[in-house]
Amino acid sequence: MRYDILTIFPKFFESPFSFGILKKAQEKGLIQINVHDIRDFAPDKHNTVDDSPYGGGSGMVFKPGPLGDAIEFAKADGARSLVILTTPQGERFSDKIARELTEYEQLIIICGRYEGVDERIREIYVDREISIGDYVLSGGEYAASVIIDAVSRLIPGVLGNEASPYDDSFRGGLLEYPQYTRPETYKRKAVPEILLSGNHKEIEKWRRGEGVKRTFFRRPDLLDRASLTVEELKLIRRLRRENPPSFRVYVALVHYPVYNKDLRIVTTAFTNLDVHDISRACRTYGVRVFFLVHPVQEQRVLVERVLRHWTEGPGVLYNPTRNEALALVRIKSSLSEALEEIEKVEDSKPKVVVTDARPGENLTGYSELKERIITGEEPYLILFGTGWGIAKEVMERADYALKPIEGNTDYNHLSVRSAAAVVLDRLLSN
Ligand code: 9D3
Repeated sequence: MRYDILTIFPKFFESPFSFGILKKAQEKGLIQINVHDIRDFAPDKHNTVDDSPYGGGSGMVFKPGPLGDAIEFAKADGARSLVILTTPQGERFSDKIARELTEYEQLIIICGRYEGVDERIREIYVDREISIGDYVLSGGEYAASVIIDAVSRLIPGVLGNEASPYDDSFRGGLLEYPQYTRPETYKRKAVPEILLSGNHKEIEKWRRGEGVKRTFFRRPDLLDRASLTVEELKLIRRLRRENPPSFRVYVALVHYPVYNKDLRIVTTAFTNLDVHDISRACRTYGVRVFFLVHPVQEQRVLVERVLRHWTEGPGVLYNPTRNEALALVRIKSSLSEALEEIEKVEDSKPKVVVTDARPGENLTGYSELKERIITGEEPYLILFGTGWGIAKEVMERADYALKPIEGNTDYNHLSVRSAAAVVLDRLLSN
């Protein structure tokens, strides 16, 4: 692989590639790194490479002339080459992209600086724009060195006789197991006995298990792409059972006060499907109690009878998992009764979250609320409205109003039980 770096700070690259694996790889001729100073391509006597933006605004922009000339100079004749611009607006760099980049003979990497490059450079020359993550760097040089290191390690021969890049830190998509070396006891902490047993099969099993545990606790998002055995899936089930979520979230399905089609305040009737499906979603996502709020006594009596069928009557034996979900249900005649019960159990008022399909102001995003729920101490009560949505006076007293669920079309008419499932998944899943 040949890398050509275009930068206004060529000295930046004097050290990053002069140690260890990358130094060796250059000596072995497996990679070649050329650094070009963009200023060398500026024709004026001050070697100007930037200028102020057309249309005004602060900062400077890379002029197209010198940068374009530098790119053309760097292009090696006949090489399969790719021009990369490092920029905060690029796609997020990953192991997958690193593997794609190994398919080229030459990578020309432009180190972004200032407010960016003249758009015509992008249109004419740039094949791929890459960011290394959502944080602000002082320039693309840091990103370029990260990309070159990650790509080079994947080139055959670069890692020499060490482990192949496929067992590297992403072992089947799992995090690495814990490592130990001598001494056997350090500050009264002993090495796990299994590692001293010499039983390689058991050791490998232990390591896989530890990798699964680490991934479960630190990066549960990786489990989705990990290739897992049935045994490992069972281990994850056990971890979930032994480590239930610590957040305290309550859900209420509100039948009054809600709007009808004409935006008049009404009371809606219970929907059996909503009661069943939302209670099962609540059980799946670790909700503590599912309140059914209805002001009409006949309705409460009716739903109570349905619940008893599944939690005490013939339904228990017929479908015990249904019982487990419906056992979360508490019937209340008003929202304030539900709030009182939460306060009694939790010793504090819950933060009230409302959901509405209509756009509004001061709406909270799902990832923000998820973070608050998971890292916070306080209990939460999430309200779902039946009919055409929860009345304004309740909405206004809430602590958070969630943004409407946007699918990927202009249509947003979900049933309340579908909306509840989507909201619980976005807020409580990992
Ligand atoms: C002060 C300019 N900022 C205005 C909002 C935008 C900005 C432009 C250029 C912020 C930082 C930079 C320099 N960063 C990069 O060129 C860069 C980068 C990064 O900052 N984070 C993650 N990946 C990359 S790749 C290139």
